[in-house]
Amino acid sequence: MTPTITAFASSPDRGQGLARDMRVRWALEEVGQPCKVRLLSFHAMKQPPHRALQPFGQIPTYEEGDLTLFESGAIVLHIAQHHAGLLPDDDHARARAIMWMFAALNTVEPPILDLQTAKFAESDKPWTAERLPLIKDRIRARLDDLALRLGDADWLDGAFSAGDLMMVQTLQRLKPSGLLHEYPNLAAYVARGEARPAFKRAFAAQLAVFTGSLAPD
Ligand code: GTB
Repeated sequence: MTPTITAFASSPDRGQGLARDMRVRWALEEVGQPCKVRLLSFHAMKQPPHRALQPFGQIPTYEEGDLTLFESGAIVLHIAQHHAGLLPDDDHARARAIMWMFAALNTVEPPILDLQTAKFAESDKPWTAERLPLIKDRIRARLDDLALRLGDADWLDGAFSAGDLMMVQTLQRLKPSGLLHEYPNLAAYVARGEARPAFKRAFAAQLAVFTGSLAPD
């Protein structure tokens, strides 16, 4: 059954792949699963029909038969568990790949989101100028450790996995800040992710929403 995902009809990043439907699209491309995409305006995202699928009025969602999921991490995990290609067969390696997904979402992403909130939602607040260096240092503390662990390996734990997909997507959000490029091995890691054919197809599909003529629901 072809799943349906939701995405912004008009993404604030103008198709730069920063919205969270991108990680779901990428996971689906990695496993060779086509999907339908329902585009939503900001207004539609906050209305009861969408909130019945996503209680917080956000994208992405994932519908497949009578299963509805929200939370991009849960969606990518579901895809990875039901198709070959994103999780290793070995039980322990599989658990570690899932661990890296959680590390991306729970340990690395929070200070990166703080930076985005400070820059875009709180830039007019008097405390922001003082707060920004503190947030950047918290991000650097995570990147120091991640860079050390990755070393000169291609991926975090053997072959590319859903853990790498989630970590690459998380680190991509740092690009505009310049912080990623303080860590050449992490910048190269992100570039390796972006060079994957599945990533390129997913990126092109979400960019087409911005440049194309698809209408919102
Ligand atoms: N934890 C949830 C998940 O992982 O699925 C978070 C979902 C989420 O934050 N969705 C955002 C959303 O719907 C879109 S991706 N926001 C609308 C709202 O909350 O009202 C976050 C995002 C949005 C825009 C950019 N951008 O333009 O650069 C980047 C990331």
